[in-house]
Amino acid sequence: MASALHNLSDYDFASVPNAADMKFGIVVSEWNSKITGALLQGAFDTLTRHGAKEENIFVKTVPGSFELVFGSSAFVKSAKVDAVIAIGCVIKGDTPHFDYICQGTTQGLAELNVKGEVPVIYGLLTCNTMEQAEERCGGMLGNKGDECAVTAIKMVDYKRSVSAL
Ligand code: DLZ
Repeated sequence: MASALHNLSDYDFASVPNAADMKFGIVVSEWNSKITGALLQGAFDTLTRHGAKEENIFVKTVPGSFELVFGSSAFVKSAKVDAVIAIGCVIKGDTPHFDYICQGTTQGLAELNVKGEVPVIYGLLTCNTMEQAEERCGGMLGNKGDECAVTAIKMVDYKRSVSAL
């Protein structure tokens, strides 16, 4: 994972489909809210930049990153959105708690994708330090929220293209 070489906000604008007829759910963790708020802003702005209507972007908060799985699952079950973006930030502490939260959340989000109903986009920052998180929510390495928004749009388009085969 050579993120030091990659700016998360760099992408080819023309490669992103128009999102005017797409609906998105965004689940945001309240933990490390300064970081997750900046990620949310990046995702929201990028979705609208590509044509998504503000009224078609539904934002919900959950207490912590571990709850992103349930929060995303609820959006999937609602059948009201074409993609879900799960946004969280876990900072490594002194105990193995970090590993359990990261592993559980990642596994849970992956399992939602295996079900294949609605793409669930992985917007979880897993950082050793707060500085690393700041670099990735609008700092020198861009904003992972931008990357998640672009990925969400592309995955909705992908699902539609496969459904149309
Ligand atoms: C408990 C906890 C800790 C220690 N650290 C974080 C963190 O850095 N980032 C985060 O999103 N959530 C953290 N949490 C909360 C857990 O994700 C979860 O909300 C609680 O364990 C309750 O299920």
